[in-house]
Amino acid sequence: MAVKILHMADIHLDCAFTGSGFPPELTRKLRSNLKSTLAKIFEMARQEQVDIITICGDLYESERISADTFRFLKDEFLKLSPVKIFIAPGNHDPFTPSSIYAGLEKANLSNVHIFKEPRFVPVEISEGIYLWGFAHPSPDYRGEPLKEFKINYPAARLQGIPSGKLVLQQELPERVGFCNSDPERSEGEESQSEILRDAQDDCGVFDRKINNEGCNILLFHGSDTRAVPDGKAVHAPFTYDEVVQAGASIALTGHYHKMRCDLKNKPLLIYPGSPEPLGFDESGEHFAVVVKVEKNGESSAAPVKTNIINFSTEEIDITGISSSADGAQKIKDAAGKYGRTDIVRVILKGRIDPEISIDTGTLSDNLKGEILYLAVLDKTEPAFDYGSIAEEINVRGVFVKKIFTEMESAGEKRKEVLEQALKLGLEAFEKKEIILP
Ligand SMILES: [Mn+2]
Repeated sequence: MAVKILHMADIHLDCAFTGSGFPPELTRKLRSNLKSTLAKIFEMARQEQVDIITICGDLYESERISADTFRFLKDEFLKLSPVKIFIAPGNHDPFTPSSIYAGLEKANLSNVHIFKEPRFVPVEISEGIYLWGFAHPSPDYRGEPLKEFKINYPAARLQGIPSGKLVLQQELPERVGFCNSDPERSEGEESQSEILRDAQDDCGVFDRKINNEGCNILLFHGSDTRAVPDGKAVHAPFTYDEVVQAGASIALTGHYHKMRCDLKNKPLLIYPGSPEPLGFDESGEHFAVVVKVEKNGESSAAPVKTNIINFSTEEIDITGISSSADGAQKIKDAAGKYGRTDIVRVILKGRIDPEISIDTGTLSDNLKGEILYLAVLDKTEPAFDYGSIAEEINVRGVFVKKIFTEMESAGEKRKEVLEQALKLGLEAFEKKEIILP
């Protein structure tokens, strides 16, 4: 019997959007939007009639999460019942005794399973289909989750169960049994004891049931070392070879915020990405992924779009603008194709008259109601009239004349340096902040 999973990660509830430069009312709106998106994903899961939801880390930001968000999560999880939720904590939401996750454990929600340990622990989600979850124990966990890991239970010493030892009840994988269970039968305890009975009858049962020939799904937050995105901190690094070596049928991961779902390579390795973009470096559409896995390990996946907000960047060259109003109109035109769910960043380039300065604050106000937010990044350079400056009888004039004389005899490379010196020197005379290239 196949299991249908909705896989998501990295929603970062209560994200601070630090360093974005956004006003507080916008970051508040974005935070509330993250909650709406999570609720929307859960609604989608119900409509798609998935059997389980997997959340692969960074569900929230532990240093900021509020009591209100805790209650929100609890309510949303409860509403999902009988759909089960499996959570593998990541670097922003590690499992610690004081974490929100520990609080959720205490709340004893029957349809929520949180992996708590920094090692792969299996749960049987349907007959013969096992989900192996891993938890980050701290924000700065630096281990390698898949190093020397092999799916071979209970023989694998890495599972903490010495080979040949009779499996104790607490060490048994939990049989969640919602896909194939009789609705009359109470879940949990009874099925646990059923497994234990099996185990006592035949203590080799797990060698037979959980090995790399069955269907084994890995669920963990980490960095695929093949392609670490620019500027992304490496947490829990692993290689694709390790996924293969482990004997996994499929790896459901989290951490990278851009969706990656390469359907050509088996086993599948899926990063759903952040369901909502968290900044200008996360432009484009964002997703959760619906995954189907068969008992024989066969799997397929299809992304579903989740984002409400879009982040976009427009670069415009405003060389030759005649006035600040002229520049403002060009910015307005560039932002004009966007709508009310767009956060647009316009990067200004080119050389403009040093006298012209564009009032971006007023511009943002004018665009209110048309787009969600406008950010303007001014990377223009002042256009100086070198000829007339060289005629000036002052230090500035002498500076320009000297550089011009040097340029006459300079080679190609030297000329480039002198051009830079000329530009930066004149900006210094304007008392502008000098940023050396
Ligand atoms: Mn993340």
